[in-house]
Amino acid sequence: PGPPELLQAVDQLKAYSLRYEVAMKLVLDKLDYISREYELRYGYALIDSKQSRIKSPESIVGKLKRKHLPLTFNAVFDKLHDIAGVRLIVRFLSDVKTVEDLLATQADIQVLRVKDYIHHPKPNGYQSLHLILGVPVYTVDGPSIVEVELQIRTIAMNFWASLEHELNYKKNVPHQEALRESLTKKAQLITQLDREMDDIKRRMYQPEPKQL
Ligand code: 0O2
Repeated sequence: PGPPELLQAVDQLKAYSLRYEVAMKLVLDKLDYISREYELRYGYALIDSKQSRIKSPESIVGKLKRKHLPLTFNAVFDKLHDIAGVRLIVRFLSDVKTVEDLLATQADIQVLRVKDYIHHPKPNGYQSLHLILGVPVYTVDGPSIVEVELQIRTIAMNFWASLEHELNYKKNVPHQEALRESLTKKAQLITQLDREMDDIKRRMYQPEPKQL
């Protein structure tokens, strides 16, 4: 046992983690349903893979410091929107919009914020669609809206982003700055590839759902 304020803070942290976990599961379940129903109706795999995580305490502290925010609970819950994060990988560019539209029809989930780094890539070339979702969690005190960040991107965008992430975190990489510049240039190839693959997809699949 420690000082009462510390114990209260630990309990508060556990309660909040639980809410994020439940909200993230709800989003994952919805995506699973969307993916399976889509495949049944269209004979087409909309989702290639998904990953999810609750941000680690180290990563939360790192982000607060990076953003020059105070190391307080309020800063975490009010200013960080990706404590619970889901990353959804699709095969084709147009599938990103399809998932976004299907999610928008889910009455119990709100799209609180959209950051479209596909139509507006970051200067380093990063592309992805980020949605901050508001998910209802029914706590003992009543309903609470919990934020979950959903990143939707193609396999090609994910390939680029994972390498760029590794490059930034890896220490002692020779010519790191030159490699960064080279990756920024390669982002244009990703855009080109995604467009051309989408064109092939359009010719291969007729978007007529099966009547069930
Ligand atoms: P990690 O380790 O992936 O968790 P804001 O909400 O606008 O105040 P935030 O949350 O920084 O600020 O917004 P943004 O731009 O939506 O970024 C959130 C996450 O997107 C990042 O989380 C990364 O996962 C991913 N991301 C954003 N920009 C890049 C980029 O340039 N390259 C790569 N590879 N990923 C990026 P974290 O917490 O930074 O990191």
